[in-house]
Amino acid sequence: MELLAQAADFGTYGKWMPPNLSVRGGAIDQLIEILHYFMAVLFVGWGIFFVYCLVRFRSGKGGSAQYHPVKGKASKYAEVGVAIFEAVLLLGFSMPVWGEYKNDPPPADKRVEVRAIGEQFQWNFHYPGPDGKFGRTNAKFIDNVSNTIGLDPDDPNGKDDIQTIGALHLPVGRPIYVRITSKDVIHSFAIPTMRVKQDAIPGMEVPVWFQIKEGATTANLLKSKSMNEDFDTAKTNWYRVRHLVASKDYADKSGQIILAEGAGIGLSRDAGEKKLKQLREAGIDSINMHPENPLEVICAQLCGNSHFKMKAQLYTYDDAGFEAWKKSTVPEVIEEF
Ligand SMILES: [Cu+2]
Repeated sequence: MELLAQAADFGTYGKWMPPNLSVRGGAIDQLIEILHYFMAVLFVGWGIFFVYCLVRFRSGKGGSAQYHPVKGKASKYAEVGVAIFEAVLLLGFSMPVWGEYKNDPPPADKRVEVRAIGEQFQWNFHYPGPDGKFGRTNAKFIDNVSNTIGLDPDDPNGKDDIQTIGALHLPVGRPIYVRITSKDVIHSFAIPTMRVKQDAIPGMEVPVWFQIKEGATTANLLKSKSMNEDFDTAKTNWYRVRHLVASKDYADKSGQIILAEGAGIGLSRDAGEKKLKQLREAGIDSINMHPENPLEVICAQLCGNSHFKMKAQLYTYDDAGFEAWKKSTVPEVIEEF
């Protein structure tokens, strides 16, 4: 039963749901869709009943209030019916999907493992180096510039480890295993396009695992046509396009570029509206734009006054690209004599 058209694959960004780029995300989408249909039925059903009661029992001559609770088979059936309905939702739909997500973690030798450490207000990531072993961490080594995760400088396993802030790099087509924790308050590690969400709890490490669909590399996504959207310059305002960048150069008749490929429309409303006006005046009636990077890791738990900016970019690579990224990032191991 594939209710959700997989049109959501790469396209229709943000129309209904963000694109699903995770191998198992379809099950979550299906569940969300089924729940919405069920709730729509309930909403309409109760709405009709409510209006019926308003009309049927309106005040009028000869009417008198009854103070006894309703006794009768109909209400009992309705209550039993609702209980069965909810049991079906829980046992028949939600628990199997949850089980699929939470059972059978990928084996340690097959997975790409990374630690995600939340803090107010950034995501820190910790990768083992080529040795595949995570170095020890301890709060006493934390330094907010070069060692945000508190890696122990004396642990040989940690010498080649990689730390990043605000950037998660992952390969496609391989099981990903993220160990999630927090340095301060409760955060929530969420990647909407991967249909992954897990609370980050200080003092605990909770894993999640998922797999990115083959082909969903960041480079491919940015090239993919369906990630791009056309905007009518006459009808568009700054709010609608402020988070997007142009997918090609736009120039006026003299050839002077007004909006360059990869550039945004402007950080302030004034600048953005001015740019749109400029485009219209140059006779450009449509601009094609896309998100600068379509993939984000966000915090899904209101964790403080700057919660909104607790975002990280997710970069996805094919195997060769991922290995190349790791090589370019590994700290040089300095031999000590
Ligand atoms: Cu947070």
